[in-house]
Amino acid sequence: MTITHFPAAARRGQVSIVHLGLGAFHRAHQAVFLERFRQRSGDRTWGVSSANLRSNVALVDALREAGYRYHVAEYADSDTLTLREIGVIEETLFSGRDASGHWGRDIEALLGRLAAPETRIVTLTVTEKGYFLNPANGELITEDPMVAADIAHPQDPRTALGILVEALARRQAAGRAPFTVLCCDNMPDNGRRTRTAVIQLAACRDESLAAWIEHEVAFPCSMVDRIVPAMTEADFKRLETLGVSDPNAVVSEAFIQWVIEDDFPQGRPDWQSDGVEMVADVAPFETMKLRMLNGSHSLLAYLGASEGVETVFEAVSRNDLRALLRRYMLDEAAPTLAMPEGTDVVAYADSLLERFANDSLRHRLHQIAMDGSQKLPQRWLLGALARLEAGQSAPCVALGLAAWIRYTAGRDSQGHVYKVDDPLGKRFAEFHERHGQDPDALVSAFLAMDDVVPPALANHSDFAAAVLDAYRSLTKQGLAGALNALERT
Ligand code: NAI
Ligand code: CS2
Repeated sequence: MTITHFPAAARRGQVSIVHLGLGAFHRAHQAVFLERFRQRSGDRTWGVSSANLRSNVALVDALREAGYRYHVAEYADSDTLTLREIGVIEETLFSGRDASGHWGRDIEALLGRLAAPETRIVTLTVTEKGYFLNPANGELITEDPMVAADIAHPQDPRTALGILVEALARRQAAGRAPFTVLCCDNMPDNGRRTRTAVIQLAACRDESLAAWIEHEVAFPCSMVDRIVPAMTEADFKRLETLGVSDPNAVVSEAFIQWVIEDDFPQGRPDWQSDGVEMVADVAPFETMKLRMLNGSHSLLAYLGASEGVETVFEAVSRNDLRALLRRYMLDEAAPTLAMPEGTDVVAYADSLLERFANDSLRHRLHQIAMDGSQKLPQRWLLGALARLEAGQSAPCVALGLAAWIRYTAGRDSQGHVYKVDDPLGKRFAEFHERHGQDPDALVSAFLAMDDVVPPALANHSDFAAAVLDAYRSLTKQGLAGALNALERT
C-alpha cells in the first residue's frame, strides 16, 4: 500500500470558528480544509472550538486528552492512503446531558466562545433533525419539546438554534458584530433554512433581536461532500496495522468537495486556495448532489438493508442495484436539474458509482437509512414532484418509497429485527401496528404525512398506485421481483 503522511502543523492557533456538532464528518471535512489552509498559509488565526450539544461527550473528552490531535485516513482505493494528522481543533466542549442527567456541562464556556469578539464564523453539522424543521416546508417546529424548552428558557438553551439565538443576543447586547452562520448539513437551501429557523426562534423571544438577526447576520448556503462512514472496529484495527493507534481517527474517501456562497461580512479564511469553491449561488450544485448522490444512497439503503445487504460497497457490487442507480440518476434525477452550462451529469453519475465502489469504506446501509423522514423530501420527493408536474413518471422513487415504508417496519426479509432510527419512528411503528396487514391502508398512511410527502405528490393517483404496486412486489416477490417489475415500466 502507498501511504502518504501529513503531520499536523506544530504550533497551536487562535479560535475564530466555533463548530456545533463534533461528529465524524466535521473531523474529516471542515477540519481538513482548515488544516490544509493552516499548513499552506501559516496563518493560525482560524482555529476551531468544536462542541457537541447532544451526544458523544466521550469524543469531546477523548480529543481533549489527545491534545486535540487526531488522524483522518483518506482511502483513494485499497492501495492508496493519505494519513492526515489534524491540529486545527483548539478546544472541545460538551453542552448536552451528562451521565447523571444534568444538562449543560460546558454551556457557559460555549456561549462565551460564541459571544467572544474573535469568533467570526459558526459552522454546523448537527444532522438534518438538529434544526427542528418541518422537513416538507422548512418551518420551525415550535411544539417540539426541545424547541419549546428553549422558548421557555432562552438563556439556558439546549438546541443548536437556541444556542445561536442566545449567543447572538449576547453579541447584540454587547454592541458586537454578529458571526456568520455556515450550515454544513445535507439540507436544501441549508443556509436559508437555518436563517428561517434562527429568526423564527428569536422572534418568540424578542422581535427586535429577530429583526437585528434578519438584517445583520449572514447565513451562506453550502454544499458539502465527502463520504465519511461511522467508524467500525475493523477500521480501527486496520489503522493499527498501518501504525496508527488513534481512538479519535476517522476514515473517509479521498474525494472532498465544498461549495460555499461567498457571504462572510466578518471575514473568512482564504479557502479557495485549498480547493473550496466560492460561488454566488450554491443551489444547483446542492440540488445535484442531494438528488444524485444522496438520493442514490437512500435507494441503496432501503432496498439493500431490508434484504440483508450490509454496505454501500456490497450493494453497488450487485449488477441489479448498480443498474437501478444508473437509471434513477440519469432518467429520474438528472432531468430535474438546472445546471450551469458545461456540467456533465453523465460523468457525475459515473463518478458517483466509482466512489460508491470504494472497497476500503464500510459505509453501512443502516447508517444511511437513519432519519429518512428528514432526508427524503430533498433527496427524492421534490425531484419526483417536478417530474409528475411535467407529465413524466418517477418509478424509481416510487420503488424507493415502497422500500422505505417496508424498512420502517424494523424487520428485514430474513426476519432480523433492527432499530428504526428516525424522529418520526413512533408514528411509523403505529402505522405498521395498525395497518401492517393492509398494504393499501399502510401506503396511504405514509403518503398522507404532509410534513414529509408534498400533498401534490401523495395525491397524484398514478404515483400513489406505483408506490402501492412496488410495495406489493417487494413484500411478495422480494427485491429481485420488484426490480424485474421496475424493468417492465
Ligand atoms: P455523526 O453521527 O458522527 O455526528 C452527528 C453529530 O450531530 C454529533 O455531533 C451529534 O451530537 C450531533 N447531533 C445529532 N442530533 C443532534 C441534535 N438534535 N442537536 C444537536 N446536535 C445533534 O454524523 P456525521 O457523519 O458527523 O454526520 C453529521 C451530518 O453531516 C449529516 O447528518 C449530514 O447532514 C452531514 N454530512 C455527513 C457526511 C458523511 O458522510 N458523514 C457527508 C456530508 C454531510
Ligand atoms: C449519506 C450522506 O448518511 C447519509 O445519508 O447519504 O451522509 C453521504 O455520505 C454524504 O452526503 C456524502 O457527502
